[in-house]
Amino acid sequence: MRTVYGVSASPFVRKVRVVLAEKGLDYQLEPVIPGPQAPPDYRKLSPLGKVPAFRDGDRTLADSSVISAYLERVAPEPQLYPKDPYDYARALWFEEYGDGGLVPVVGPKIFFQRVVGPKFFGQATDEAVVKQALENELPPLFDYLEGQVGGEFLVANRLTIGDIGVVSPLVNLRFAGVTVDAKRWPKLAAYVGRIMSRPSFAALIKEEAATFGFEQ
Ligand SMILES: N[C@@H](CCC(=O)N[C@@H](CS)C(=O)NCC(=O)O)C(=O)O
Repeated sequence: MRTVYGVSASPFVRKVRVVLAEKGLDYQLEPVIPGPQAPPDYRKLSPLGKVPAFRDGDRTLADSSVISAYLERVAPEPQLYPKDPYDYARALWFEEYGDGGLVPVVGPKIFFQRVVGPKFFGQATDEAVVKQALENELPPLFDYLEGQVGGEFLVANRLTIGDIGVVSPLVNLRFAGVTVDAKRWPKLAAYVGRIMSRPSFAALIKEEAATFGFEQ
């Protein structure tokens, strides 16, 4: 049995779970909160101590990008990494745009501030941090994506790891009560709505909202 280790509200854990769902692969989720609450031997699975980690029989892996690339080789259909070299690189670029561009703003500055801190750690929201992120940091990230959305998907007219990487952190944004403003970013808003409506994303959004009591 395959196992994903991590908290389901993590955009990186969600990325791997969407890949597994799109490929129709069975797995179990083993809840692990990174940091001091992780099991003592967790670094054997994830040497940097982060989630997700992954087990496939006696093989273990860490890092959502590594795990997703592994799953593509294990189950090549449906193909989430284009064969064409440039499309392949563009899909990886959008995955990185989500991981390295959207997550650092959406995760700690909006989702943590508005949801995780108050709900799980009794910490008040720092409204100045949220305001700065919403007004100054997120808009240029969305401006770029608005210019990149052409059709149904970002690359190669099919779902790729790029779409999954970009939309996963936007689920955290949605749980924080923020959606893409369709007046300002019409193409991006429609695109995000389409991707989140896919059964793979929709099932996780429903499950996570029920598990953690998040507003959908
Ligand atoms: N590059 C990693 C990033 C994973 C990551 O940063 N996960 C966060 C949770 S969303 C984490 O484990 N943070 C705890 C820590 O950095 O110690 C991946 O793609 O899996």
